[in-house]
Order: sequence, then structure tokens, then C-alpha cells
Amino acid sequence: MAYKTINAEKKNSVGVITLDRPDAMNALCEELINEMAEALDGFEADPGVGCIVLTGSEKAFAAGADIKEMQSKSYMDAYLDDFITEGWERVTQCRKPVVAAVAGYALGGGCELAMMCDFIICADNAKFGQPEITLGVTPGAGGSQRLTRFVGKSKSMEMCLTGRMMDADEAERSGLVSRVVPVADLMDDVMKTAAKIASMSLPVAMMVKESVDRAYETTLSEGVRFERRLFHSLFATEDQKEGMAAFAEKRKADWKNR
Ligand code: DAK
Repeated sequence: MAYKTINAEKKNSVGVITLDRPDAMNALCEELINEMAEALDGFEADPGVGCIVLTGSEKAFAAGADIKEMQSKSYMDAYLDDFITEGWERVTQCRKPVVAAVAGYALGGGCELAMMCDFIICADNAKFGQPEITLGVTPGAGGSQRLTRFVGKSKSMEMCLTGRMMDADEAERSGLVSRVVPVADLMDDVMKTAAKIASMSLPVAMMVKESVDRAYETTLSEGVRFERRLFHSLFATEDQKEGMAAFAEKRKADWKNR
């Protein structure tokens, strides 16, 4: 499938979506969001894909929603059309794991998009920020909520109120990203990580994702109860029998995804 604003390709069992609007720092225009949602649909439906990677260029993951596209919208345009909400939320609805590989700028909607992924690995040149206040708006795709959950109130409040950018080291110290790697190694590293995830039993990886996500949506006791129910249910699967047999027999597991 040929897209205009992204590239989507399957590399073995990993689906890779690369945001590709180099002249606009990968600004997230409506067409890009729709194309990204379509590519995600394709990878979600492909049983040969076990993990999805979302990335940009070395200069920019994405410098936010497309300011030039939205600058003249009226309140009614934004409200009645539910301004770009549908495609934007597609990432959060993925059942397969999605890894964000961030180099360069991840600002505004770019930072929000990265935070919608399951985890972020970033390059040492990455810069994260929610500069919407400098444009006369608030974050609009969950930035004030997700950034606060990642880095805590104080840092999130400061960043959202000043538009200050956070560099890669600060992002790692604050828990926004799982790891920082040299920019030249970013894609190699992320592809190895994604391939590792894709080598697991797909339904188990999906349940792990669901379980960790639950930690954000519920109390500790309900989350632990949810995890336990998933854990119990896995004893009905072929992959639990295979995984434990493989350990006992000192061999590699041959997952059936059943
Ligand atoms: N939109 C449109 N064009 C952009 C852009 C953006 N966000 N960011 C950069 N560009 C364009 C520039 O206009 C420039 O285009 P030309 O002038 O060459 O035509 C080109 O990309 C290169 O940018 P610069 O010349 O500015 O490059 P620099 O290296 O000097 O600076 C920069 C890079 C990333 C620091 C700077 O471009 C910048 O500050 N960009 C804007 C960052 C920003 O304010 N982002 C927040 C946007 S608001 C929602 C979902 C999402 C959102 C809201 C609601 N719903 C689901 C409801 C999100 C909102 C936002 O993200």
C-alpha cells in the first residue's frame, strides 16, 4: 500500500510505520493521521505481525499537529467534526504492542502520540515538550494527562505551563522513556526489541499489555485481581503448556499463538 505521508512496511514479524513529512518536521496533518490509522489497522489484522514500531526521522519524530492546517478552524469546526479525534485515538486502541522510536523533536501532538504507544525508546538527540501554551491552546491529545502520569505533577505542570523542552537524559530520569540510545543505533535497537516481543506468544504479549495498562485505569487491588484472572486463564492455552514444557526440556518454545 502506497501512502503519501507515511511509510509502512513489514520487517519479518514487525510492522514499521515511519512518519514521512520531512518538509514539515513530520507535522501531524489529517491525511497523515488517517494514513497512520489505516496502516495500524493493517498490522493489527495481519496474524504475521507481533509488534508494531512507530517512528519518524532523525530530526523529528513529529513536531506536533499541523499548526497551519488547524489555525483557521472555528470552535464549531473543531467541536462538530470532533477535531481529528478518531484517527488519533487509533494508537491507543491497538491490541498488539506498539513501540515508539523517537529521535529529534517530539512536541505537542508528537509527544502525545509517542506517549500513546506502549513504551518509548529514544535517541540521545530527542527533545520532548508540550509547547501548546505558546500557540494559545492547551494540549489536546492527552498531553496534560499522560505526561503527568509519566513524570509527575511538578515536571508536567512546569513543561505544560512554559513549553520547555525536556532532553533525552531528563526524559529517562523522569520515566518518560524506557531507554536512551545513540541516535545512529536507534532503529537497530528498537527493531531488536520489537523482534524480541514479536517472538513471544502473541496472545500472551497482548494480555501482558492489557494487564500493565490496567495499572493506569484502576485501583491496585482490582488491577491485581485482573492480572490474576488473566494468569489463571492462560492455563487453558497451548502456549502455556508449550512454554513450560520447553523450559523443562531445555529447548526453545515453539509458540502456536493458541
Ligand atoms: N505544524 C506545521 N508546520 C510545522 C510544524 C507544525 N507543528 N512544525 C514545524 N513545521 C514546519 C515549519 O513551519 C517549517 O516550514 P517552512 O517554513 O519550511 O515551510 C518546517 O516545518 C521546518 O521548521 P522550522 O523552520 O521551524 O525548523 P527549526 O529547526 O527552526 O525548528 C521546531 C524546529 C520543531 C522547534 C519548530 O518548527 C517548532 O517549534 N515547531 C512547532 C512546534 C509546536 O508548537 N508544536 C505543537 C503544535 S500544537 C488533538 C490532537 C493533537 C493536538 C491537538 C488536538 N485532538 C485529538 C483533539 C496537537 C496539537 C499540537 O501539536
